[in-house]
Amino acid sequence: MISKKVEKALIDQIENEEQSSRFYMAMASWCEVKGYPGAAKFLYKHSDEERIHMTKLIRYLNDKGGYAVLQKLDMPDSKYESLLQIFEKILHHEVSVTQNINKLFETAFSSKDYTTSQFLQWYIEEQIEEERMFKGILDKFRLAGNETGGLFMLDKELDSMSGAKTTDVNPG
Ligand code: OFO
Repeated sequence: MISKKVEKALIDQIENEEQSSRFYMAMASWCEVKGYPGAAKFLYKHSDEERIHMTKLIRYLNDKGGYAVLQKLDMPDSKYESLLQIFEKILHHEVSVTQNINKLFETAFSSKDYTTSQFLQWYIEEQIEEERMFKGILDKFRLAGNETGGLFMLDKELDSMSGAKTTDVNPG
């Protein structure tokens, strides 16, 4: 049976993942209306992935005898200066999610909940991968500069990256 402390920490992370999904959905919508179809497709897909991260946590917690109760969400931004600003915000966001995951791991481990600690390894690796991917995209932005041709190529590349990754929903 999962402790109340670990249950609460998992519920907080479920909220973070759901919030992330909404954050990417809002950005995808902006990209779609601003003429960046590749970035929109990439961000819609990423929003779906965050939802999968959330569902995986919900199913794990319920499977271990807890109860995953959903929380109220914040309203995401609807105005962005540029595509570059969006990806800067994303990297910043993912760095803070990594900190949340590390704190969650620390809570589980210090509570001697080794099963949850083991389950969270997947999230730790996922965050390493996400930070690496978004850093790589930002490097490409720097190379592309602010020229229309560079942004067009980058948008096309984001389109081709949209099919690159899938994750499953199994609780662990
Ligand atoms: Fe859930 O990985 Fe990004 O936030």
